[in-house]
Amino acid sequence: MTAAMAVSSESALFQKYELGRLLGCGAFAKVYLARDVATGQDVAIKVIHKSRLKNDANLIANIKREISIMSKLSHPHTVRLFEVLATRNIIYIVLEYVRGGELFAKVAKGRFSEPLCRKYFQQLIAVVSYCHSRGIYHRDLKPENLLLDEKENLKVSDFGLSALREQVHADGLLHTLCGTPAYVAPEILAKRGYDGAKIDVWSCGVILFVLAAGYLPFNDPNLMNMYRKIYKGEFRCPKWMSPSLKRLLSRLLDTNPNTRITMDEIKRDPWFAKGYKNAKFQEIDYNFGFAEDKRPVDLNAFDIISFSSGLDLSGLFQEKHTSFEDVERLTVEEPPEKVMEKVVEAAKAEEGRVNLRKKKEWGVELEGQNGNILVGMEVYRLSERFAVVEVKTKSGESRLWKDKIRPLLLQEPNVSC
Ligand code: ISQ
Repeated sequence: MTAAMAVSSESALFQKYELGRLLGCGAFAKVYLARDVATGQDVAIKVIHKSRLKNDANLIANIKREISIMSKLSHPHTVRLFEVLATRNIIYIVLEYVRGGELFAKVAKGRFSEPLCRKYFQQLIAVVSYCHSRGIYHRDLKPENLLLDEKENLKVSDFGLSALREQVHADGLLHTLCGTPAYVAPEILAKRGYDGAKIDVWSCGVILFVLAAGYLPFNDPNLMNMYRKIYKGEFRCPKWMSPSLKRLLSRLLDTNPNTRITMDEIKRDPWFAKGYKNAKFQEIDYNFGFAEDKRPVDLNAFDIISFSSGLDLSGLFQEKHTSFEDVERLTVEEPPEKVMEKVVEAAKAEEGRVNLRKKKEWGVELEGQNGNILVGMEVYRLSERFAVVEVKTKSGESRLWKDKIRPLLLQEPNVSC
């Protein structure tokens, strides 16, 4: 990032990241370059506006689950996920910044030599098979999702975020808004049930073809003709390709998912196997700031964030009360019993100026002297150690909450947004 792009840390996102230029744009998200104010490290931040998700509970649940999956992926060829932040309306996914640009931009300048194709294809298969072995399928592999780092090694972005894409498919938007179906497997076009692993193998085949030929295997200005070619598996390898590469491509681009080559077979293929080292790498333990003894027993940081104020992902938090104007949700590392003790403590400290009225098992209302309700609170148990506190205040009446109760709840380490 240049100095001209930098902004002061007060205006930085969560006082943590200075937002820079736009790196990319999709149907649901925009990706910005940003800088971590504390460390100076560049990151990429994916910004998702909740309103774009149209309150679709399935989609939101999938995103939450997949962010959690993504946080567990640790491979030299996946883009690392650092953290997820949220406000009431926006989700920010903080990712590793990969500075070499898209593989697509490089191949657009001209096809690659076979050794270079092999290097990228081996890296692609290594990461795809690592994800498959964990039950994670990309389902939208294409050169635009393949980035290059400063050492010209491959990094796959968005592994685990396929919920965002699936919705695109369901809306029919992938084809109209998000560009080419050129990488889509025939069984998806035929709307048959499909196997995520086979879909990724097909897309890897299309990618290998593009790297080696410099153009798409299935292409036509007329979309219907393109579909027909994909469906029939109609492609021709250019004459400069080696016979062993042509053989591998014919196995990858087999329209029948049952006979299509598998990941294990790819690894034994003679063209692929040349010089392949199934790189041993050290899995990084992403514990996102939880010290060993503070790590939640049954939730990871992403689960917790997704329950907290911004994401509203759980379906637990439908707005019921209309008499309050502000709603805030806070995730605290305290069981509900302890949260309630602290609320009682705060009410007592007001020395008679505040009455506490119990509502349901884990709900309270705090009334002022004239009987007006200042704060409404409900506490939900997330796990043995974590609770979500939902707080409703009327505008102009939030002092008790903000100045007195909130600081008490935030005394312990927590992961609120
Ligand atoms: C990381 N670095 C550069 C660009 C990116 C685009 C999408 C996701 C992650 C990225």
